Amino acid sequence: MKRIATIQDFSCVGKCSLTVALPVISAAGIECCGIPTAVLSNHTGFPGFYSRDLTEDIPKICEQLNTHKIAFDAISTGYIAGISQMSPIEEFIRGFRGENTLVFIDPVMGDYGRLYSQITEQYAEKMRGLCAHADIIAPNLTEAYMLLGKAYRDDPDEGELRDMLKGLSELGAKTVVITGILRGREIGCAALYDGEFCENYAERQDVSCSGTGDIFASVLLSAILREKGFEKSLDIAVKFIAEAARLTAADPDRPFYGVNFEQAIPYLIKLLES
Ligand code: PXL
Repeated sequence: MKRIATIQDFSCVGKCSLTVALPVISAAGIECCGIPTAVLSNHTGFPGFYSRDLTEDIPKICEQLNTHKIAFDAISTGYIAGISQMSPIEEFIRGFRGENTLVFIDPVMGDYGRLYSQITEQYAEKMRGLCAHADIIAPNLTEAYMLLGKAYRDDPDEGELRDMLKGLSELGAKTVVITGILRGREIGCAALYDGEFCENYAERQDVSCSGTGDIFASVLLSAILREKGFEKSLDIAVKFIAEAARLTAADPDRPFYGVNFEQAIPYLIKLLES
């Protein structure tokens, strides 16, 4: 069985980071080792939150896992609770990266043109440095503009997307995916893979929740590790998010803080078998 180490916070409530990575990656038939960077009562999109920073624990977890000679097929990162966590995370990647380990970085910093609380230009600069270690990066449109140091726009045309993908690949990753691109009634992503430009869109729903990007990243990485090929993996991730969003929009009792991805898990398993 393949094994992923995913380095993200554990938000007890909020359907994001580790609480979505664990079920999604497990449902994909891949062992998921969650490396928590912080424990939060709930994600930062609530009016308040409690957070315990685990920066000092990351090197200790790393050291202990090293003594057990654990190897990973992929290492992924998501929301990082502060600048001080960047170097222990880089050390983790350096320490566990084998010849065939895929490093996937989701540079979580914001959404819909707004940055999450506590994200600054200094943070973005550190994130650019972290992206240099990646094989694949998957920023959303907001994060893509932030990484490029450009002002946010919600309607880049194909020419601009191609330029952005090329600019982002210069940070170091060979494969770049920009998510959350709107095209009329559709939403999807554009990517640069093997030097080729590709896009994938699906019907958009009138729901916007934290965690969607985290789910997308886990599905995309899982499908790649399941050897579906890049373009098919992108298709699986876009289709899964579209279905989770459809189920969320159809649920009048849905919480405000996350999508109903749980109800779409059987569909994920079907997509991965197709
Ligand atoms: O989904 C991104 C995310 C992850 N983790 C925490 C967050 C957010 C977005 O708000 O607050 C703690």
